[in-house]
Amino acid sequence: MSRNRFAQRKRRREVGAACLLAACLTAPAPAIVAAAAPNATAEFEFIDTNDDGRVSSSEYEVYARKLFDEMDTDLDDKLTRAEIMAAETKFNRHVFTTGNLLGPAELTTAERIQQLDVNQDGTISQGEHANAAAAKFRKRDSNNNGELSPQEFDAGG
Ligand SMILES: [Ca+2]
Ligand SMILES: [Ca+2]
Ligand SMILES: [Ca+2]
Repeated sequence: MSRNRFAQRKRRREVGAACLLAACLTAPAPAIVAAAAPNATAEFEFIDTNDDGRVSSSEYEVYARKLFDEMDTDLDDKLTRAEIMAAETKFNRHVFTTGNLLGPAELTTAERIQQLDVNQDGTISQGEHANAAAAKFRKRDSNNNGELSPQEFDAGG
């Protein structure tokens, strides 16, 4: 990788980090990826912490934990339905897996949450969230090599 290309990646990573912190409200899309899903690319690079162009299961796990903490606004280590609803898009994209026990029927977010609430206490614990995110990772990893390419990441799973 040339020095220039490296600097470019660095800049895009910074945009990705800023994007997460500011919930993508103000971060401008980098011109270089503006044509195709700029937010997905910034997000991928944010999750790919070792910059190897792949998201490993451990990188995904770390990201899932960050996402949990971001959603857990009252810091009680549990996600209520309201906390999840406030970050519904990210939750559906990175944690909830479609094609579930109930079949292809479109579930409401409340029903999705209920499905992940294994101990049925009405909230999603860190463990319940981590298990769901791990299942999502496996679903996205369509060639089962234990890491996500940008294409697998974009496809969503
Ligand atoms: Ca990586
Ligand atoms: Ca909470
Ligand atoms: Ca629970």
